[in-house]
Amino acid sequence: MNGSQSSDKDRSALQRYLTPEISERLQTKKTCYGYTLEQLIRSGVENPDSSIGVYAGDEESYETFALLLDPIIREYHHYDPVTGHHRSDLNPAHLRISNPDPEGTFILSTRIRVARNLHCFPFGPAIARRERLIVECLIADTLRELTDELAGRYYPLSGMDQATRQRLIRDHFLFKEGDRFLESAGLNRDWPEGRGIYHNDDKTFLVWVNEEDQLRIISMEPGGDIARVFTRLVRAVAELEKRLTFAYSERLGYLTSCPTNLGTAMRASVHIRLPRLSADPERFRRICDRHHLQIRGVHGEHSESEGGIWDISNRRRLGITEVEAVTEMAEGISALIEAEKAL
Ligand code: ADP
Ligand code: CIR
Repeated sequence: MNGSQSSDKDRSALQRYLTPEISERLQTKKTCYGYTLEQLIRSGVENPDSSIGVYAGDEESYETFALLLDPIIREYHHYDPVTGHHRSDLNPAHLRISNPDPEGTFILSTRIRVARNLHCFPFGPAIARRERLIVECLIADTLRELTDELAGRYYPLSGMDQATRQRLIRDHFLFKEGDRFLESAGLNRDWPEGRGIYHNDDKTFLVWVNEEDQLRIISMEPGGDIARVFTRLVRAVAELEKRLTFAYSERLGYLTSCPTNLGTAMRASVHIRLPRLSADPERFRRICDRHHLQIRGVHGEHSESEGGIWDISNRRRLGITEVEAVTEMAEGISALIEAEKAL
């Protein structure tokens, strides 16, 4: 792999940053849970079309393999992981946004999720079968204590019938078995054992257990009331944080399997209908880039659009606060709606 071609944006971050020198220096390193360079880069090696190509196996991976991970983090988040201090702001009172689509013409639904992993356990790529079951049990027991709007039930995937599972996936509530990128990272091992979903009756608050991260805490609802979705999420996170200790560092914020999720670990998205604007992909992308927005298909990462409907979310997560990430997304969505209206 040749770091000198780092301007070549078609190559994965792994291909661009894993120089022979760095490879040599990291070759013999291991984290306290035994995670190696070979495991860290397996997904990118087996999938050369990766955009990033690395997965952390535990908290310590971010220190042990910093020589490789820091440049990747710096590039993706536009944040200096060596000198930076990540700040969190989960106070909904600091949010100064309004619904970008009060008439409900463009936005179908809003979803905000944060990823979390438990301090003192390896992350999904490195976790052993027995540890995964313990993590599931700890999280499910904690979720059972939630009350009011957050009260719900935990449904393990193992016992779930096929039709229910398919319906939940189709309706955007449940995750599917990991794609080839996650497969190579070891995140599908023992599937579906130890995985599950918690949700309230209205399915406005959900928690995915042991998917790419140990927890994906999700607030979602139809329409574009982003502030309400954020407020519900924040309440849930605060309740869970009283009972569980999450992997966190001052330098990198909440620690996640994929370095793109570090920091706030937050993805705030809308499903939005933009048939005219998206017919001009270059212009669509330009506006999204200007507002640091990421475009995904309607069934999540690596999926396609259907009927001009897109999943648009904040791209940056580290070095900005949760309030800033949500604000950035809301402002970008307003700009996209203006552009669509003008066509
Ligand atoms: P994540 O956001 O957790 O990284 P994905 O991109 O795989 O994961 O999306 C997970 C699921 O959430 C997919 O089914 C996707 O369609 C759904 N989803 C994402 N954003 C929204 C939204 N704003 N409204 C409804 N469903 C959404
Ligand atoms: C990749 O490297 O392409 C996959 N492992 C997914 C990376 C995270 N997703 C993203 O930046 N959109």
